[in-house]
Amino acid sequence: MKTGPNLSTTERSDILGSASDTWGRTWNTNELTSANLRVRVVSVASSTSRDFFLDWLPVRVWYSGGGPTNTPTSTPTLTRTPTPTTTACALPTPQPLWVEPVTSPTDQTSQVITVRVGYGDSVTVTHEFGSATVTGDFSTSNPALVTVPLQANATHHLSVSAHVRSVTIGGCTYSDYTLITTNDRFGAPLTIVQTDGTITPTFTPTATTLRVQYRAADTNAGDNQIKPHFNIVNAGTSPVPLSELKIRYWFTREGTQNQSFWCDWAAINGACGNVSGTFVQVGSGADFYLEVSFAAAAGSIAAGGQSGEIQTRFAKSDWSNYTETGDYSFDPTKTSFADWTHVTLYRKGVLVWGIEP
Ligand SMILES: [Ca+2]
Ligand SMILES: [Ca+2]
Repeated sequence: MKTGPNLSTTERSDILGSASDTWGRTWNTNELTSANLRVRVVSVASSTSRDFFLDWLPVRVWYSGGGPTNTPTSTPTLTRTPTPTTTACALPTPQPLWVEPVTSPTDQTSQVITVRVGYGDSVTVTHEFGSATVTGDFSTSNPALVTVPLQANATHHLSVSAHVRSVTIGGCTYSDYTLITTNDRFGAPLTIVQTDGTITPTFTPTATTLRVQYRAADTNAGDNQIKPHFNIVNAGTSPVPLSELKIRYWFTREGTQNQSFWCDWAAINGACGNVSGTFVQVGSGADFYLEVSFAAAAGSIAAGGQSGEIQTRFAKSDWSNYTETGDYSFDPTKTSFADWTHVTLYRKGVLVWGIEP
């Protein structure tokens, strides 16, 4: 093997060997035939990113005595065939995906998520209650700003996915992959706790097939009684025992008097004899709720059926007036039964309908 002088950007010719040079070995005639004689050219450049061009490579063989009957000839190849020193594209380096830390807890109804992604063209932020997507030409210095709406009084676990667009580097194309993270760029989980009950939440029943309908039997918001009527609808495919259900009606009491509950009429087994009401004092949004529950003898709501009317009423022991305007569950526009998410329903203690204040 011989190593020629270093190549440069100038075209030139080099001669390796000579008439007296045996290349360090002893030859026999069989090795000098057209079929067997081979020349190998190898790039030993220290750079793997350069191309070198070999125009032609004639081989001259000097010999003496009774050589082979065929005469080795040199056949120069005059096509410019580049000898690439690099033939395969390197593995792509994954682009960075950095999400700035989120604010939590927050009382905001939405939050802007700042996402930095190399060569990004689409960023989506998903949480339990929905998702938001932005498209554009994003980089680590030009972040995607994704505004995600937040659910009231809920914990949101964010997942951020970013799509990397087609990129050509050094003649190689890298493209079309998606990066996903659930952590910010410091490794903390992307979790937002929304803690403000004063915003108007939206309610999407998901796992429940039960719902409560409400009617304001008394629309006088300033008198001494509150008269909510209820109807529980079972849209499911199996009966639901009434004893597993509790209804909460949320209000403020005005004053400190004890309160009394009456059931005036109920369409269930045993009628009002199987209906109870208790008052529970609470902290925020409303300072009380009336909880309506049912005895085991009340039976079940059939699949696809409803409880029928449950007419309730309550008052303070001194018969002083309430102020119902602003009470969370009070809606004087509902004088006929209608679904009402401000009255909540629980099955075995688990909220299955409505939104607590
Ligand atoms: Ca009233
Ligand atoms: Ca009130």
